Amino acid sequence: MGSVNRRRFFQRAGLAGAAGGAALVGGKKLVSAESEHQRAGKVIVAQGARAAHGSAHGGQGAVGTVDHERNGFHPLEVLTDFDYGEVSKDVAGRTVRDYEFVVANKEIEIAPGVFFPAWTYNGRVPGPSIRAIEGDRIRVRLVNTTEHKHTIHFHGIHPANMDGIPGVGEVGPGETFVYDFIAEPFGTHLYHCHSHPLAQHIQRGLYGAFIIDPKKGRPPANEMVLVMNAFDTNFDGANEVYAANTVAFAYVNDPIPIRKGELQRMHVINVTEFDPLNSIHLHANFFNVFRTGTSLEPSEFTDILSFVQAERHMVEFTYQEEGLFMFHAHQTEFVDLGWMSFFEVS
Ligand SMILES: [Cu+2]
Repeated sequence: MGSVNRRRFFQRAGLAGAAGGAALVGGKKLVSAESEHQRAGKVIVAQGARAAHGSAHGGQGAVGTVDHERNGFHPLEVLTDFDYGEVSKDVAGRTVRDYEFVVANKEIEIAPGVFFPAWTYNGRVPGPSIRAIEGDRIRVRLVNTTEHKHTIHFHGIHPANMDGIPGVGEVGPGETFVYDFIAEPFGTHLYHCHSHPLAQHIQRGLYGAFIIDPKKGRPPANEMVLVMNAFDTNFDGANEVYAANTVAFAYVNDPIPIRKGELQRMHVINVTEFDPLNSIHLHANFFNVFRTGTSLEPSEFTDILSFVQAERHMVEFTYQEEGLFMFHAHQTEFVDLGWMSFFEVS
């Protein structure tokens, strides 16, 4: 699907400033955002009706709002809700973190009126942000409630039998498996399903952050997880919707609140299928880059960073002025199709 067709899709779907219309998602015809909201008896927030908002953000974003409650997760919460697991000690005195990940099919709203038949870990996209300290023992019990085989493949160092690939820790419908390994090395990592066909299992939503902190810690900061993802809503092998943490333009409607002068630490992870590159660019600021989060000292000071699929980096920055500051992919098409965000510094 070329960019022209993607534009048409978005016009039909009521995004990018166009009026609501019908969209084909997952092979079924969906009603427009407008009629959906009318049916639900809700007030339609049209572009013109939120003129102040629109002008503040240069008119970027989508017409209408996403029902985050229905999705069961909010992008603002996804940013900061690290999951430390159920913590105990094993006989050797090592910290053990137990998790249960249930794979379930779930329709999620990825842009106003645009629904996507996602495959989820614990009902959210991205899945829970696992967080541990290097040397901790991680035990993740995978429960598969779907009709397809799935795995969890962790990026990190672990034995072959814990790799989560077809034939090794892959679970069929109704089955379970426990991944059990030591968290190493410290850094910004990810996990994702590794069943075949791989692109399908990833782009459906089976991925998440896996953050391992260094034993000696890092300076205090406001920490956030930002998963750059995209959705092929008509299953033609190209993306129609782009986002940071799943919902297109989520942080345009709800800018990320941060404090002036406070160190911000963002774990940025690219899981975008079908496009070879994604990127992040901060406005009116520069950031320190800790590649893959595996060092304590930054290696670069820049305002743009590119990522191939599964590439992830930790970035640190501080805003010294109050106001709204844009950040987004620097692929213009991705911006127009949802990967646009704001910080609100106060
Ligand atoms: Cu899968």
